[in-house]
Amino acid sequence: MITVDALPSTFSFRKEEAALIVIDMQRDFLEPGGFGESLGNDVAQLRRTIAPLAAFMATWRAAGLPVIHTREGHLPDLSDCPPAKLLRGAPSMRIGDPTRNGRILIRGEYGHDIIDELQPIEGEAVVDKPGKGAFYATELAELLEKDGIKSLLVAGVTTEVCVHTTVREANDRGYECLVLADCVGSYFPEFQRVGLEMIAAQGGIFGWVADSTAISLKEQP
Ligand code: C5J
Repeated sequence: MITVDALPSTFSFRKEEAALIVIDMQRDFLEPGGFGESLGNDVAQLRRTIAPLAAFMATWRAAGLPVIHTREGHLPDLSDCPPAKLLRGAPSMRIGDPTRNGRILIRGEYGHDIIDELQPIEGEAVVDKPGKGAFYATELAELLEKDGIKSLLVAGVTTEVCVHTTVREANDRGYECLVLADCVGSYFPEFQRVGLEMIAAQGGIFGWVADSTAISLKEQP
């Protein structure tokens, strides 16, 4: 059993029942000149997660533990993108529009893929999702069931959108989630702070929170 000093209380998991899930670390969200920046966001707020996540992922992989990556995006004909999502707001660019990184959030385009620093390695699952949550309209539930996963360590972007939605979905399905505070990011510092507080509030209403550096993968008696 591994135990982690977390908020609001100790988080415990069995290595053979745990997976690291990395949410949407895609060029469209994190690269300077990409979609996220074009919306007026400061991508540095997300990019600060790359180094701690790369370090933690290396330790996790070295222990032989599974990593699952997700990517938010849509089919080229946008048939899996609800009009409400496509038309919402008044952005200068919309999903499917062309950029120098390819069409925004379209599967197969350069910008849709995971950043170079965190590319999946052979054998790791990549779950393509049309929504904010990683369970909606994906194979994630079957994948976790097949591997007997009960605990999820959660990293990625953005904290208050796709990380939150996925953790809430996972919580409702009976998974225990530890959100890695230094490995999740929001474009908005206030949302980052409050987003993490919301997870651990009320006795851990839908999860636990700790920095990745609080985790030692050495077995404790
Ligand atoms: C957003 C995400 N923020 N991955 N996507 O639209 O959080």
